[in-house]
Amino acid sequence: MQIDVLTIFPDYLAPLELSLPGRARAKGLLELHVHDLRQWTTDKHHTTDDTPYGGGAGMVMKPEPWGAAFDALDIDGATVVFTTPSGAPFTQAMAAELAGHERLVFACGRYEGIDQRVIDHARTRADVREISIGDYVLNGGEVAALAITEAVVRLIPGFMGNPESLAEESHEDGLLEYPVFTKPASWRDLDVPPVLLSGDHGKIAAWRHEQAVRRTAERRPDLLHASHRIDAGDLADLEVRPATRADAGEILTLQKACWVQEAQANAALDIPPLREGLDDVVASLDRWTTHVVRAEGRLIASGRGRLDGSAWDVGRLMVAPDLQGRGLGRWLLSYVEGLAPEGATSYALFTGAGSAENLRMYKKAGYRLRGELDGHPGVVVLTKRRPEQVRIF
Ligand code: 6GU
Repeated sequence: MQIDVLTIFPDYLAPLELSLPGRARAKGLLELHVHDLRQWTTDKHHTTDDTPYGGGAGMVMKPEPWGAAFDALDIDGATVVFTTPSGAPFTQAMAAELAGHERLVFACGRYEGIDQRVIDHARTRADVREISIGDYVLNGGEVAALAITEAVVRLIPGFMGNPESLAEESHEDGLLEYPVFTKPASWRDLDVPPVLLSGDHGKIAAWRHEQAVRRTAERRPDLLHASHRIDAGDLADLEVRPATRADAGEILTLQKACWVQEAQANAALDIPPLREGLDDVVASLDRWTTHVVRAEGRLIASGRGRLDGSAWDVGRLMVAPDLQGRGLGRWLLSYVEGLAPEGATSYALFTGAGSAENLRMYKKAGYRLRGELDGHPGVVVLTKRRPEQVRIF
């Protein structure tokens, strides 16, 4: 990659000679030149700015030096990046895209901006980007050119020693980075979370993902789908309503996702919720009272009930795997219990004998284990008496 930087403060870009770009240059992956825009002025004061047409405060960068610089640098076919607070916000995705370009030319604006014709002219010769590095104002685009260069150069293929660390880090997967620790395991009475010392890579990955989601929800909720921001504490934002055939596809998807966990917990893959297809889900809607829960449009949970004698059978309680552990399942259970008609005197449900999480939650909700479901080894039934209806009138 070749990078040229055009600026009236070339000394500002000295750090580019160091650090990452310095390493990339040493490896021969990057050729970098910083140019003083003033060398393309023609007056003895090397003037690069003038007062704005139409009046107003501040100065505007004159077009002529820019035009002469573009000619001298032969920008035709290059990607020209104008750094400006009114540009599009710079992102990691943009950095990755720019890393694939052969030639970048940074045009660092100062003062109140550059005469618009400079940008319009550049567009006739090059691929032009106007980029900002955030919602604040700097005196000029030099720091932005530095930041963008550093973010781009480290993504040039062959630059990083360990491409895996690129993929794992902050923003590449849309989440902030999880907290990291190194030796010693205990420092000033602060211990490294034990899971990281466990050697259980599955558990470690799950813990890190959960931490990343939690951090992102706290600090950058805008990066998450709105459904990640909910928990049982703010159920008011949830839309709960009877399921229709239009929901069947999403119910099926959620069901498959949820019962893979069950299959693993019970070492049994041949279970109905995994075997069923769309037709089965559609048909079930006529036989069960099924409700779905949506957060910001996304179907995140579902459950159903039906009367069997005097027992209200509760079934297919499911919460999207990425939203479990927030009390939604517990809340959903009491919601489905609440759908029971007057004649119901008890609740009944079943689950896999190995589904420890489910069993814990059901027991906490007042269910008692009644033994195996007839003809279904490994499946256990739980029941609970329906509390006396409190009549107010
Ligand atoms: Cl690219 N330039 C200036 N002057 N200020 C900024 C910026 C750029 N990005 C954020 N603030």
